[in-house]
Amino acid sequence: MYTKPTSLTEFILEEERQFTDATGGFTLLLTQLAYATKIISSHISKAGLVDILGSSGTKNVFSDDVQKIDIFSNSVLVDILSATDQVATIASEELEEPIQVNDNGKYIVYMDPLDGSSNTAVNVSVGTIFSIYRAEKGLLQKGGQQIAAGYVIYGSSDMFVYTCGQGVNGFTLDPSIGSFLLSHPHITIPEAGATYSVNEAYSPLWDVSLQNYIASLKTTQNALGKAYKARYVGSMVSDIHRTLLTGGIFLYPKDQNNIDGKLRLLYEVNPMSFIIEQAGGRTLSNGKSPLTITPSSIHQKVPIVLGSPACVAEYEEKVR
Ligand code: P6P
Repeated sequence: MYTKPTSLTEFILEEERQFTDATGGFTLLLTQLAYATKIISSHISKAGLVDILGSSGTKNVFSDDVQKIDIFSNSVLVDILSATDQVATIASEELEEPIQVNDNGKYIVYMDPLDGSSNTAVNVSVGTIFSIYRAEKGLLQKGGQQIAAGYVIYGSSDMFVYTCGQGVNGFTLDPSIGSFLLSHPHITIPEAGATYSVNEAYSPLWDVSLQNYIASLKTTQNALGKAYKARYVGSMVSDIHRTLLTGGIFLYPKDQNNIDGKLRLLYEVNPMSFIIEQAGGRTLSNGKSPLTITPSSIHQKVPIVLGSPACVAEYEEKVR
């Protein structure tokens, strides 16, 4: 007996029906965003064969070397999202200033078009991150004001994972029909996990209490009596997707040279934190949820710790 899978579009339509004032515009926005990520996916999957690898020869606002695939991904998303007529403003890691798209647009979209893009050249999974706000409240809203957030991970399979504040659901791309199909309904992060994820190369620059906390994970067991393992892909979407599904803790902390850390509040930390908190996990940035921070600028950086409740609680006890 064939059981018809639920497509992302069907799922979004069903969610939107719960909002009496819904006009279908939000469904159009999300489904077109998913369409843009399919185009990005199709190019990543043959990156070695098309001219989208390597440096573009330009630098972004952080003086990071911009990859050709960053520019491609940003352009695809800007073009397709603009054409929906639903978006007032687009702010992107790849754009120094936000783009004013449509004066009548209802939504603001923050995005990291291809987070971890340099990993594409060595076949390591990367991702697109998005965060959506209502336009009438302006650009610098707290993360708690997000109406939706999510990511697409381009990995061994491509998955679209998102929340509208009613839990987290995951959809796997079926390349044979070109649709994202519901594969991970009601994702809930494990209460405890046995994986810690941080770039330990920077440990000499950390506060001593953080050094001692990470060192302790190598000699103690987690709340379930399991020894910890270290996993660090160096691609935020990959490291957080693994943490979401299997539990554990992810950290990009501040250090002596980067007192705000590296990850950007509005298009990396807030959307991923919304996902983690909606899945029952915890998030901390300087001792509180990043979703409570009033942003000061669109490219603002913040330190972040997130993951399973038991793991984040242990971090809170040991790191001051
Ligand atoms: P580091 C990728 O460049 C990125 O923005 C995130 O995806 C990732 O978590 C982080 O930077 C890795 O940074 O300093 O560990 O190489």
